[in-house]
Amino acid sequence: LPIGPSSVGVIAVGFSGGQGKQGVDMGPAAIIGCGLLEELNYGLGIRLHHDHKIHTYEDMVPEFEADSRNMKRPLAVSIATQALAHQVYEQARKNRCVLTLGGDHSIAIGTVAGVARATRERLGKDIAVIWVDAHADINTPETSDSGNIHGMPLAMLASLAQTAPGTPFGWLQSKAHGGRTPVVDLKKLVYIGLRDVEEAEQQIIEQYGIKAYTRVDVHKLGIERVLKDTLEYIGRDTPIHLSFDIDALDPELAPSTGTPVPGGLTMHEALLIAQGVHRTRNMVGMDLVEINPLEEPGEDGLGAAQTIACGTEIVRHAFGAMSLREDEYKM
Ligand code: B3U
Ligand code: MN
Ligand code: MN
Repeated sequence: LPIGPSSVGVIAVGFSGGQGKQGVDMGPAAIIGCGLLEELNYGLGIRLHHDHKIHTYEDMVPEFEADSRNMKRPLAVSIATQALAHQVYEQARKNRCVLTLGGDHSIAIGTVAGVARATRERLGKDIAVIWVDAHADINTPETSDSGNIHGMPLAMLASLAQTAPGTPFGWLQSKAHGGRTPVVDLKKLVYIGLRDVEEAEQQIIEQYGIKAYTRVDVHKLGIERVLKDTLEYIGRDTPIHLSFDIDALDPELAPSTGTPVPGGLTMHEALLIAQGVHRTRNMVGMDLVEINPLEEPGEDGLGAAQTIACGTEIVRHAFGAMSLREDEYKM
């Protein structure tokens, strides 16, 4: 029986305001509809705390909003992520690992902020973040070409972007949210799977010496080595937040996502990452984001079904499922 977190908070976030495509807000309903929570509950024996809602924050955010400071919908994303940070914090402070199902990756501004605050209060420790993604998501509003905030969450969390009180994302610094900035220490961030990084993002990665394993690094070093080095770099007894963007996977496996990039991770690699993080017993939070059931290359539903199946397997393994034998897992 897996020992892992026996008590897990689940938050379903149907939010798509961090990017322009419809459908990513349908991700959580799709993956829950396909039985993810039953897999965790009945399959793995995990006690789930769940309000059975899909949170859209529709009643809180403006329906229309002009671009501002080169960001699209900054108020909507700021309001939604602030509310989400509070929900995540309320779960995490009760000693639960918090699983958030997105939604686009901008929601990580809320999940990471909530988990980081609760973990600091509860254990007196800063979290490490493992960001599994084809993209670096560390554009500042100034460096972003698209203005989409799902390409900026790490810049917000690491205070690379200006987030003055009273402006969007100013809440990240407010006393009510623990008031410790930056929320994420870039020395405690590790990327795995990068393959579509903008020049300005690459400069940030180099300037701050961020640990980054690209798709090519995974190919050259092997996933076991990448994982071992990642966990060693993070250090023992360090609480870990795993933020998993489904577009880290190869689009042949997981085509239903807004910005697929060829040459992604295999399922074996993704499951080893998930299982490896689980085995640390230090996972305090996990996001699964960017599943968009409407992005269907075949238009027959098969691509979406396959993408959801991949996402489900990754979450199962992060919460203790072990499809890999001990001897297949040489660490
Ligand atoms: N780096 C680009 C593209 C992108 C980031 N995240 C996703 N796509 N999913 C940007 O818009 O910042
Ligand atoms: Mn992402
Ligand atoms: Mn991505």
